Amino acid sequence: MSETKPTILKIGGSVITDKNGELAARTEVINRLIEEVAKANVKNLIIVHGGGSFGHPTAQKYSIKDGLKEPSQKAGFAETHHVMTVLNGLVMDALVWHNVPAISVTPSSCMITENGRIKFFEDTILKMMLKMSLTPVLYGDATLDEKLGFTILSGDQIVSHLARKFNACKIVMGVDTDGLYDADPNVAKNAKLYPHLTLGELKAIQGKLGKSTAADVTGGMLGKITELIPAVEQGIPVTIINAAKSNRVYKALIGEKVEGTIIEKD
Ligand code: IP8
Repeated sequence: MSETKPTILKIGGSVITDKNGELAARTEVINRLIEEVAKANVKNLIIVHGGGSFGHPTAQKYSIKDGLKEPSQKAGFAETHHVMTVLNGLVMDALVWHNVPAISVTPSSCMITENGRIKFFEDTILKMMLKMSLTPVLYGDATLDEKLGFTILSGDQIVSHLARKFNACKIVMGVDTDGLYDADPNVAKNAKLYPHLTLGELKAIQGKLGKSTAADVTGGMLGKITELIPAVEQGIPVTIINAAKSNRVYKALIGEKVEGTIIEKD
């Protein structure tokens, strides 16, 4: 692998799609974000994006996460994977037209889970891409599962797995809030943003995050944090920023000071 440790950027599905719609892509946001990625020109970058209103409603409709229970779900599994490739195509379009050497890597073709956790990952091709300073682009996907038949593999789990496997220098999580708060900012007017948290501090507020954030955001944020903790434990810093706001992804990628929450081991 090239000596430069990779940077991993997660682009949240709630940023690039309208989660209240179905198959509702925010193409202008995708373009603006990819412009920022292109401008930052990070040497070894891996991008992972979420499912938003593409993957989630379809996965829910056919109960894909719980696994294969009846044959009629197979078409739903195929459809869930397919709509993710459609969203991925939009992200890829923007990347390629902005001259980013980005290559789509389909998680369901190189990863198998066991009870929802990544068990097998054929990484030969991804390693070679990194060696050549190409930018692999992955996404949350409907994947085969050794115990369940199939399931949903979140982009967050992929981020954490890749970060640990390739010893990333940092993870940038682009979400639709400004970072982690001590209370739900949609409810508590004086909610305070944590600019910096150590792993110990994060673990101490973990329960609080779940209780106090809005239902929608909560699951997402709590799930994210739970996935990311093993990467932070390995010494990989995580920056959570609002990707819906201009220039935050750019600043986080180039290491400039930016509003958000930085989580570090100590
Ligand atoms: O949005 C889930 O990925 P996430 C992808 O990163 C699907 O949790 C297919 C629902």
